[in-house]
Amino acid sequence: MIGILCAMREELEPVLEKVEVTEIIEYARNRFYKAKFQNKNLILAYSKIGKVNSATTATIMIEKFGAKKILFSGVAGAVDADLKIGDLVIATKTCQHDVDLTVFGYDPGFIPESKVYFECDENLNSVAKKVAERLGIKLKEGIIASGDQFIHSKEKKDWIKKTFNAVAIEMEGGAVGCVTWTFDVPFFMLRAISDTAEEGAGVDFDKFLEESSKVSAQFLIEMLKGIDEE
Ligand code: 3QA
Repeated sequence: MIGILCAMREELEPVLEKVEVTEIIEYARNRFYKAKFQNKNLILAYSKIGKVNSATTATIMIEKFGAKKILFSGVAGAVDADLKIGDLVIATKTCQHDVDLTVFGYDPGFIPESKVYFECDENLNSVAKKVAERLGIKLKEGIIASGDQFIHSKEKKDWIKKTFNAVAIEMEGGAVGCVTWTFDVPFFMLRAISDTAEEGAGVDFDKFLEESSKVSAQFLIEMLKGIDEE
C-alpha cells in the first residue's frame, strides 16, 4: 500500500484524476480514497492545512490503512533564489522552523528525544531524479522547512534560510517527516513552487495554487510508474 498525502483539496484533485478510485472511506473527520494505479494499491487523502492535520493523516495512513511508504505532493513557497513559480523541488530532509526551545540551550527546531531534521528516502529521491532526467525537467533538491505559518515576509524567510539552510517552506513536511521517522516508513516530499514567501505571497499563492498543484501531481504520477508497493 502506497500512501499519497496532500494538504489541500486543490493539491489532491489532480492526483485523484489519474488513478482508479475503488472505495471512499470517511474516517476521523476526513475522507480516504482507496485506489489502483497500474495494479498498485494506493491510499490517498488531503489532510487539511498544517502540521497537526498532516501528522494525524499520515499516522492514519500507516496505522489504519497499512501504508508502507508516504509520498507527499503539493505546493511550497520558494526560499532558494534559484526557485521560480512552477519549479519542482524534492526534500532531502524536512524540519520544523517554528519549534523553539532555544532558551534551554537547544538548537532551533530541536525537540528532546527527537531531532531537527527528518531524512527523506534516498531511493524514492533517486526515482524522482531519474524521472526528471528522462523528461528533461529541472528538479531542485534540498531541505524543506515547515511551520504552522504562511510565510509572507522576506525577513522571516531569510531567517528560515539562514537557520535551517532550507530551499523551500511549507506547513506539513516537518510533521510528516517526524511521523514517518517514528514508524520507520520511507517518506518522499515533492512540491511545486506557488509563491516567493515574501510580501505579496498571498496573491501569488491564490493565483498559482491550482497550476503548481498540477505540476506536482503530474510528476508524482510519472514517478508512481517506477515505485513498488512494499
Ligand atoms: C498554505 C498552504 C499550506 O498547506 C502550506 C499551502 C505555499 N506557500 C507557502 C508559504 N508559506 C507556508 N506554506 C506555503 N502550503 C496556504 S493556505 C491558504 C488559505 O486557503 C504550502 C505553501 N509562503 C484558503 C482556501 O483556499
